Amino acid sequence: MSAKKTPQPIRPYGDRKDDGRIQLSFTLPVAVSGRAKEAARLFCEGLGLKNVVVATMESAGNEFSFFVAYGNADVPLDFAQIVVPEVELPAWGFKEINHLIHEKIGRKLVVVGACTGSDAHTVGIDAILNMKGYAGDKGLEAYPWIDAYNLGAQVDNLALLTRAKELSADAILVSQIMTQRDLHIDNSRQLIDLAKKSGQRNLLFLLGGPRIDHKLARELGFDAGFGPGTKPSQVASYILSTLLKR
Ligand code: B12
Repeated sequence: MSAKKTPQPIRPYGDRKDDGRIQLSFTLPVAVSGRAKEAARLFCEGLGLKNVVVATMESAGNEFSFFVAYGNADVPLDFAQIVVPEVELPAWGFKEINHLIHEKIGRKLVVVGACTGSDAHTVGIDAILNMKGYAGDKGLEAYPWIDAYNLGAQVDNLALLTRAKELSADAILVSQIMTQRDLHIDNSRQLIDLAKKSGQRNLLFLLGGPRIDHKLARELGFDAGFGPGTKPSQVASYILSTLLKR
């Protein structure tokens, strides 16, 4: 039986600790006016906020107004009860990773990455794969014991799986930056469905991007998810440690 956790109640911090005061911003499809401001206030009250102050109202193009408002939210949270899956990975560096692949696996690891679907934002996947890397952390192309293939932008899911098969890849790295109309969700799910059909779901599937976290990636059928600030060595550590556990 798991031990009962000591409750840790928290509330938003505005002016004073636990005052529950929050700030929010939004746009309404009406021109700036006294009525628009009142609409914004009523909207916040409708959300359950008390003591609402609409601090900013600015024109955001024809017939649109942008608002910043403050209010008190009476939503208690017990932080002790919040459980979120997080990627488990060792804090290995470049040298250690290469050494371990050499010693324990005895061949180069093969990873194939792409920015998939209609998404053309390649900077994230480049940061992980390209020689230069990210934030002073070398990219996977720089690892002598990793063969990294960067397929670039707008890669079709089927083309990615086909290339991974040709290269006998250990891991597939997918970058999804665009989230409009949940594009990233549909596209990522489709990749996993296709991988199941083509018998490739035994490969490691990693999903990354600014709106991706481990929980979402797991829900979409991936092995792990990586968000903003991810460093290439973390990705290499995850891939290697997971393969070693298998
Ligand atoms: C640069 C940029 C562009 C460039 C892209 C150039 C290129 N070659 O990549 C250009 C000008 C082409 C562009 C176009 C568009 N863009 Co743009 N773009 C951006 C911008 C300014 C920066 C993105 C970026 O490079 N971030 C830096 C990288 C390093 O960060 P990252 O991607 O988060 O990557 C890190 C992690 O997430 C993680 N990671 C990422 N991928 C992966 C994958 C794996 C496997 C792993 C492990 C980790 C990982 O590791 C990385 C390093 O830590 C953002 C706004 C912003 N400030 O974020 C908008 C933004 C992403 N773009 C946006 C939009 C709307 C568009 C366009 C639709 C605009 C238009 N109307 O044409 C088009 C769409 C083009 C398309 N088909 O995809 C929106 C997206 C909104 C949304 N909710 O989807 C943003 C957020 C701007 C905004 N606020 O509206 N864009």
